[in-house]
Amino acid sequence: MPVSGAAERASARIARIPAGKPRNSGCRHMGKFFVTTPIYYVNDVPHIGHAYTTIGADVVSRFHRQKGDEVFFLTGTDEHGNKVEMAATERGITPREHADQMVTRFKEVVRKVNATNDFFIRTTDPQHEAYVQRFIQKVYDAGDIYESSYSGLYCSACEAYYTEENLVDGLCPDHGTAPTFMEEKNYFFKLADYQDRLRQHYLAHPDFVRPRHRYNEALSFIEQGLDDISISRATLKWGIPVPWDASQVIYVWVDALINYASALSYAVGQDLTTRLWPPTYHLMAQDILKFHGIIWPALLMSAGYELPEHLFIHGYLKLGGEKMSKTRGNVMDPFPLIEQYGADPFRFYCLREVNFGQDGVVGEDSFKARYNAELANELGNLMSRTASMIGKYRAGVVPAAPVGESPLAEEAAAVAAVVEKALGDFDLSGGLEAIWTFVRRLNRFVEERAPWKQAKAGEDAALDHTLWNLAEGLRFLAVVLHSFIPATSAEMMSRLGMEPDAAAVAWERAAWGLLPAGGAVTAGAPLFPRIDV
Ligand code: ME8
Repeated sequence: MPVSGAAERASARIARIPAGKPRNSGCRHMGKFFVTTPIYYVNDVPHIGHAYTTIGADVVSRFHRQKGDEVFFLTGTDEHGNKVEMAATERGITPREHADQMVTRFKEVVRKVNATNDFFIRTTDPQHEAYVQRFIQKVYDAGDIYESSYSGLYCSACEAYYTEENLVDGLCPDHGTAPTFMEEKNYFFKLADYQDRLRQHYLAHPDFVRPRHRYNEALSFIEQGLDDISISRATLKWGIPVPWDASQVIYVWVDALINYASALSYAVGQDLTTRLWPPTYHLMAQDILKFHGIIWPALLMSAGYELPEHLFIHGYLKLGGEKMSKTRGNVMDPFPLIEQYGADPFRFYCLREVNFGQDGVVGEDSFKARYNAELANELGNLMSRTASMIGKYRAGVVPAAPVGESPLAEEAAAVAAVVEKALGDFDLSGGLEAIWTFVRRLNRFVEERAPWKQAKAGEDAALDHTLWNLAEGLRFLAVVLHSFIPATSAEMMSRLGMEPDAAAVAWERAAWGLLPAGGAVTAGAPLFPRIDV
């Protein structure tokens, strides 16, 4: 891993300079930011799609922490239901044993991608199970649940019923597998009764679901008419018992959705609900939009909760032409790439290769190509040439900040504004794109100034000016890149002679002119050693 252990190595460096007061510091309003990923099914091992959502949520969480907001970032695993029970049966172990084994893989993904989640919920947590029962009892007490029998075509991979019209050539549109006929006596939730209220909510909150085309999709689904849904299973054992009828378990999707509320009640040993509810963003791909955009808000209305502020729907990562899915068996394992190149290149690649919010194709070849072209040649090279020139011409000490205007100040301010807006809107790829224009600008600046010529001509003031601007450009980049590639950002700060702590990357430091003179600059190994292809 090229940039691992930055913080540890940092402590061994000399001439540490504290971040100091930013020029534009002042009283700011602190907000709260509660973001969630879906809780992933433990029926199989995690793949790059799961890592992707977790990385997206981590980037915005880190960004909001940089802004001083109170952040709660929730992720976890969905452990009940038919799919998990079937997977366990196939392996000849109990669902509980299966879940206990699988959850370690999912927790490992979180750690490997360097995600800073505040809690990892498992739906088998006893506190969650008790909360789900209390929640569904409220819905029952509100008169929104009744008993009826149901028959239909069931896709066990979706854990959902389909009508003939919704199938594609008789197969599940999402998994390409044949549904099976099921008939049961179930409890039903009066979803149809919520059609108008849901529609009104969508109309009153045009940014409830983002991006816009996903909002339109969900709204049109509501407008086509909603049917009541079955919210319990009679034949399944692996689930949370219905509180008023222990012969049935609660439908896994209802159990799972409630995690977003239950987690707050026990994550930190004190109930955070009043502080943090409702969620600012639920993040997910389009496969589960209907559950989150329709069933979940209706359940919340029934149980008397405030609705989430936004859902953000990112696209599918595809391998070849198809959506990756465990059921289809065409998945890309994120672990080898992360093991070999580190979390940062992987995070960078996912967000840069595919526009966040749209579908896109990923693969190892394009990973390596982008790594070499942008991380090694552009960012890595900018860092090494700057550090080595400061080493050579100024004995490794940041020269004094030059008097007068910097040619880069205005551009940096514009980049910071674009990144701030983009990250606020979940436009993660747009944010990275703006940052990369500045990386390229700095590389052009080196060519334009040709510091080696300035040195040769003995133009000391001009050379100080060039070197300080480059070092300041890198410091600025370390701040705006922190949420995307945190270990690299810390390493860049260290190499510029700054303490790579939270204060150094506070968002108010995404401003020009804050690099103090006198810091000890170290060259070190390349940030991103080139990959031989
Ligand atoms: O649906 N591209 O769990 P799940 C991008 N347990 N993202 C992808 C992806 C891909 N190819 N594949 C998966 C479930 N994802 C339920 C959720 S929530 C209350 C319950 C990501 O393991 C994406 O976020 O199938 C997608 O929505 C989620 O994983 C589905 O995860």
